[in-house]
Amino acid sequence: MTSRALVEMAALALVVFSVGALWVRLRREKTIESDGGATIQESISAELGRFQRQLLRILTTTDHREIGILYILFGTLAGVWGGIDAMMLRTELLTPPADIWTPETYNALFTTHGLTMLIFFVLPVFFGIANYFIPLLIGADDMAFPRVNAIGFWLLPPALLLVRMGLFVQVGGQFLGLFSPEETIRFFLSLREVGVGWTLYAPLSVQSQNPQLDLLLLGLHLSGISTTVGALNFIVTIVHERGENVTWANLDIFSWNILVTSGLALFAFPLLGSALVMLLLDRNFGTTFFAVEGGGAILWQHLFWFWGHPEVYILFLPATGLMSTILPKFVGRKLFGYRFIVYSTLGLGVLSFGVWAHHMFVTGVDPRIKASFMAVSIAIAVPSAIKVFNWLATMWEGDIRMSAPFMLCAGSISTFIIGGVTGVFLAVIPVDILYHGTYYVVGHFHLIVVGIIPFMMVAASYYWYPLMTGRWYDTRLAKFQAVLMIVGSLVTFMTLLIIGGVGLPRRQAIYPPEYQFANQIATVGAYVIGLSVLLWLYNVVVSYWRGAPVETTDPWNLKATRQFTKEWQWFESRMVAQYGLSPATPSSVRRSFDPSAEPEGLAGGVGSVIQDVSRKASAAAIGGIVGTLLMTGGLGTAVFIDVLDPASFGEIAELVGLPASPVLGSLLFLVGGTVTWPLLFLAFREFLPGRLLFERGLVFSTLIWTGFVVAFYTGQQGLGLVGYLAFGLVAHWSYGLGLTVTFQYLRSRQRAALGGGE
Ligand code: HEM
Ligand SMILES: [Cu+2]
Repeated sequence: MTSRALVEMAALALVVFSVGALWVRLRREKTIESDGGATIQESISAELGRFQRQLLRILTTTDHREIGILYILFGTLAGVWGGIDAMMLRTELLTPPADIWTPETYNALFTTHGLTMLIFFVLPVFFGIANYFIPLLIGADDMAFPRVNAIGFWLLPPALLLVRMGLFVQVGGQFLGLFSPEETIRFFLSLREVGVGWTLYAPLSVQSQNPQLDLLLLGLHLSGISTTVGALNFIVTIVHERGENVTWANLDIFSWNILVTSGLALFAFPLLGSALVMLLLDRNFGTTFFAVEGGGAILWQHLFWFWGHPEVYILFLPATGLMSTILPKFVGRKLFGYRFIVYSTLGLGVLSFGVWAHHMFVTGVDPRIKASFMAVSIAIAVPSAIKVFNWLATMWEGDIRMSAPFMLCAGSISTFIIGGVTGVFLAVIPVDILYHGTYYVVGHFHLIVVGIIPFMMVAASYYWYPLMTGRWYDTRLAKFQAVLMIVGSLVTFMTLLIIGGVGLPRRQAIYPPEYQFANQIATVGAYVIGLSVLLWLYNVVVSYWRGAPVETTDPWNLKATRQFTKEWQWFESRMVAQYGLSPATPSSVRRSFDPSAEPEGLAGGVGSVIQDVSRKASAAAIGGIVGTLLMTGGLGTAVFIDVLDPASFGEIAELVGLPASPVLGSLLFLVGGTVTWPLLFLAFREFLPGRLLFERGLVFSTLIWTGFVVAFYTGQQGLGLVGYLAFGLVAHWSYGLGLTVTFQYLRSRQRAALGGGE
């Protein structure tokens, strides 16, 4: 059996060392050669002196941007560490038996993976981004309490060290074991990483003999203090340090999200702290908070999840804030329904405290209480859905710029939809009872925690890279990286959804052999994610030294769509002052994307979409009728010559819950043909291949045809099958042509009415 501690230390050291070595090499290349006037000794001591000054500066800085960067570096390191855990977990699952690590090691791995990711990766990175940008976004000089800010950060490294000390001690022990007899180094052999699960459920966590668990509790407590302090600082900063013209009504959406997140943290983390202290007391001083005769194991679960569920939203809200900030910049449109995004954020904040017991559906809680928790848990889907619809509406008819940040935004929205919908099912008690112990849950929450949190972090790193470094990252590598990350996540976690759906239990190193193939797919997907993370690291490190310098004050051409937000204005003034650049002037301001030209408020926003939809719908209806008439001819012939079974139309009716009558089915089919498909065509025509409208019509109808032949196939063979395929295709092609000819005609008439020019 391989030593897990050694492997993990080596992997972590390798990543850290490679990044460090790359950094030093690139820096060396950049520094100017000495003119030979100084001796080697002098230059070494000058170098050392510089290093000391820099170190002192890093250790004592209270500048919000520098602290922000420290947070981001720390969080990234923790993320890599937790990611190595994840890779090791997935590696074990390549084969059914526990032949790479022992089951005990596997338990330790998923415990430390969960804790490191949730506590030391996500919030530190978001707090870092917020530290850097919130003062810029709200026009403040710095955070409200700069020194508290520094303290908040510096509590984190010791906290992480305490939580994961077992690894170092174990490796140290193995090393010392080479020289010393076992009795003298007992301490080093007694600590090992904790394996009771990241939820630290009592009674296991009370009874576990591993002294590392006590250090872990202390470390978590420390990190909780750090979070609380940081949250307070954000709240005071956003409430009191806003610039004169920043009101609640025009506060940017990222600051809103950090404000709500901080509010949640302020309520949740002190509670976690108390629960941790109770657990420590139970373990070491014989109190009975969680003993059977005391509060019992269920008390721990209540306390834990009353922190734990809001924590999920604490992790996820900043990511949605980044989405609402970044997405509009790459589709050239104002964020749709700003006000409702704010309300939904506040709503999620409040509701997230009211659903903790859905994590406890399988315990003996009173069924009536469970039912109310189920209701609230389903209701929480509403504010989340509002966000998704607002993002989609923002993209609607946008001028999409296919850059890496946009690709990550689009990828996030899709993983979020899948993750969110599978979560709604879990909120239903009977489903949860079936699935909560399976990989279905793992798939569900990873689609969210991976699909939106790191995606948006990476998107933000690209979006603000020019602002933070004055250089461009490698955009081609970034696009490649984004694709890898999205595809890897979908492959991995959709596979987990499926193998969970067919019943594979989670948290087990050993599994039945029939799941091997699916598990291997998931593992390969995970390696792809890992690779994409390494590529991202490489890109941001190398571009810092080698990237093309930014030569304009508006690198994303945001002025053209009037989205030159406050942080970029700050950047512009700095570039002008430091490098003598002149402020960028947009080549043209697009009327159609001018936010001030859009009607005010949500009603206005909905109004413009409704107008657009109704304009399209009337065109679609006419096109749809023409196309459907043509198609009916083709399909009618197919029925007549007996290659298409009309009974199969009954299945459509059944699908939507009507009796299986072919007549009803055909009616539905016609409604689809006249309404839904033409609208779909109009919505997606930009993305369909082909230049002319006709060609797109053919592509589109061929796509529908493939769906059709699959749906209506009733076992025809030989010539019947050929006829079925051919007539289906001809019918759909005539549909597509009818549709597009009508559109073409309506468009030319419209153009004539407007007097030329679209
Ligand atoms: C490369 C991406 C990732 C992969 C491949 C991955 C993989 C895994 C695996 C295999 C498990 C164990 C499942 C089980 O046996 O029940 C797991 C558990 C978990 N992961 Fe991840 N993970 C990734 C990223 C993340 C991130 C970013 C977070 C949080 C922000 C996260 C949070 C968790 C949590 C909370 C658990 C549950 C631990 C437990 O069951 O006690 N993971 N992950
Ligand atoms: Cu929950």
